[in-house]
Amino acid sequence: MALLTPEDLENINRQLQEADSAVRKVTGLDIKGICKDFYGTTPCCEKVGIVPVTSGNGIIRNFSASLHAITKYFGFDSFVTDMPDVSGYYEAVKNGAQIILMADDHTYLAHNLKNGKIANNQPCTGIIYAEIASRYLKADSKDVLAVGLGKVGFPGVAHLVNKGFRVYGYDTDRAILEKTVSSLGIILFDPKKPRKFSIIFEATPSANTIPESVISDNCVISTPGIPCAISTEIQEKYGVKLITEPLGIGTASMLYSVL
Ligand code: NAI
Ligand code: 0TF
Repeated sequence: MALLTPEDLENINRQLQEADSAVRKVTGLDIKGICKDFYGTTPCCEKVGIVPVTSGNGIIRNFSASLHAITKYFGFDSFVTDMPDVSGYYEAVKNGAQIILMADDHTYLAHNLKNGKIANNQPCTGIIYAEIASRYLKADSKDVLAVGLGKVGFPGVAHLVNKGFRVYGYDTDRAILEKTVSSLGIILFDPKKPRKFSIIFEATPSANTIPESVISDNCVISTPGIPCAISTEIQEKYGVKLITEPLGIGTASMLYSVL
């Protein structure tokens, strides 16, 4: 898994506000509104315990503090435990946490201890970015270009297919691409035969993954991928409506999914 850096998480509140404003312009709803509508849940009084985890590459500076800020932003009562790992988990439960948020280098989970529901960040992120893209109010068709079909991209594409979108998929890994084409019945996108899209969903750990030839004016690019799929220059040139943010949108999706 590509790991976040402390720099990715700088000014998380500002990043969330900007993302929220972009989501509102594209869909007419804010992130909370999309999550509420999509999952059919609303937070009431759930307390969230955030447990730092030291295993593998260890604590990422700003990670727990960002989760604290994100949970507050979405209206949850939350706290970060003083202790990490198993001791932190114990501390969280003892202090009344109903939902646990914790991540090692492979899995970032939300676990609701009251109803038993558990969520994994990768599918929750893919699905919510795909859902946002699917709600683009000015889309010119139900055609979507999806770039990156891994642990985040695949569930997002599956969601779009289930919603009746015609998905053109691309991944530099030929085996992943062919497996996704056959299992989800999507169309294999050939970069040598470009065409324009008004909805693009991207989930790769690479930069500059969206060629100019597929970008239509005022298209939406909904991308959890870090670093960003397009440059600021390309974004401005085509008036791209960019939905991107490093942690908060996916975390909101996880939390609403376990309520
Ligand atoms: P993954 O490794 O499972 O999948 C990435 C896929 O992208 C792979 O199949 C790879 O072959 C493909 N790929 C790489 N470069 C490509 C290119 N130039 N063109 C087309 N395909 C390309 O990774 P995962 O877990 O799906 O994560 C994807 C990205 O999303 C990462 O950058 C990760 O950090 C980010 N992420 C962001 C979150 C957020 O909240 N913003 C949450 C979770 C992940
Ligand atoms: O960096 C990641 C994921 C996060 C997905 C959301 N963008 N790409 N995972 C590693 C998190 C490790 C956290 C660390 N153990 C801590 O500080 O607790």
